[in-house]
Amino acid sequence: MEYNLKELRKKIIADKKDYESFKKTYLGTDGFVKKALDNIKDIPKEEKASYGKEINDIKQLCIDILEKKRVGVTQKNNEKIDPTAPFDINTAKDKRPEILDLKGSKHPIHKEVERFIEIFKSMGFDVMESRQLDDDYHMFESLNFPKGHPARDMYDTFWTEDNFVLPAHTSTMQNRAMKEFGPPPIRAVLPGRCFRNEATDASHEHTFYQIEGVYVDEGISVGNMQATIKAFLEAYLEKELEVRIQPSFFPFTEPDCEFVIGCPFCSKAGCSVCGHSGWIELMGCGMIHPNVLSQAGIDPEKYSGFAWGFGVDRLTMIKLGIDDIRYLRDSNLNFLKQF
Ligand code: FA5
Repeated sequence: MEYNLKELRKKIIADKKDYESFKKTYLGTDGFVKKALDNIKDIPKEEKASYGKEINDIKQLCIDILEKKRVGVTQKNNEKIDPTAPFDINTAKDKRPEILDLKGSKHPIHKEVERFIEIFKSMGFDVMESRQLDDDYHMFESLNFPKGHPARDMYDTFWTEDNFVLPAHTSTMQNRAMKEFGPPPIRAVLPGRCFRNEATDASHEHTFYQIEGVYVDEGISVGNMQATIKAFLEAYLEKELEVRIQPSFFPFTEPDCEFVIGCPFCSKAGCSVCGHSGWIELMGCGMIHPNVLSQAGIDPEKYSGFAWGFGVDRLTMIKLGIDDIRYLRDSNLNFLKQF
């Protein structure tokens, strides 16, 4: 059988068959390319080489066209193509995956941060967002962790090669807030993202949010701190709380405390959220250490104040009844759509 390869090439280029029948027609075991190759035995010796090369080129042309057919590049011009989509976006409307018709919405964490800020603003607080990359001074020195202090290890996270650190807490903003909103009276909340070098479980994430609070004025006491934090928590959770205050340790406060509430998931019987203790630790707090006030240019002889840092994710879990903190980070639409 004689083959006119020029004609074959034209035929291939003009062919509008779909992927499967195109493949069968030209590259199948009985296809044109195979037959043209079989025909090589009848080609005069001096033409064999150029004939063979032309067939190889034609075979490659078929492979290229097939690849385009596969990713839909040869589809009609008015059809939209998204090669990254795990489905055909031209699917009929009633058969489209639901994801295509979802509109974007705020993440539950974002919504709750807005609610926290609204409450604090109504209580007279200023707001300043924290940084996601900070320096040694704000992470440690300004917070009374001198070089070599063993408590630095508790907040040691991830360092960049040029000596910046991913903040482990929003306390890194205390010094800036006191300088920004001082001289006293100072009332500020400092929301931000935090990073910890630790294993995750139902109530611990490596990346989470905190809101720091800083309150400085003349004659401020632990009583003011307790009342302010409790007032905020009850405004947010809209119920009276069973609260426990227990001692803790932070180099930047004196005395140092933790605000803990009875676990609403198990009514204090013990579950995975509260680590089977019946209680959930919501925040660290305490009276701002005199050295921290001095670092911000505030006279500790004249002024005193308190600070706290609470976990936004933990409080959000309690408010929305989420029993595993990791849902808040894994972008599962079935979860997010509920809020
Ligand atoms: C601090 O981060 C201190 N900076 C808080 C503070 C501020 C104390 C001002 C005194 C004055 P702590 O490591 O305990 O403390 O974290 C505070 C809160 O952040 C915790 O109570 C918890 O609600 C939240 N938190 C801490 N680690 C995690 C984590 N891995 N995942 C989710 N939330 C966390």
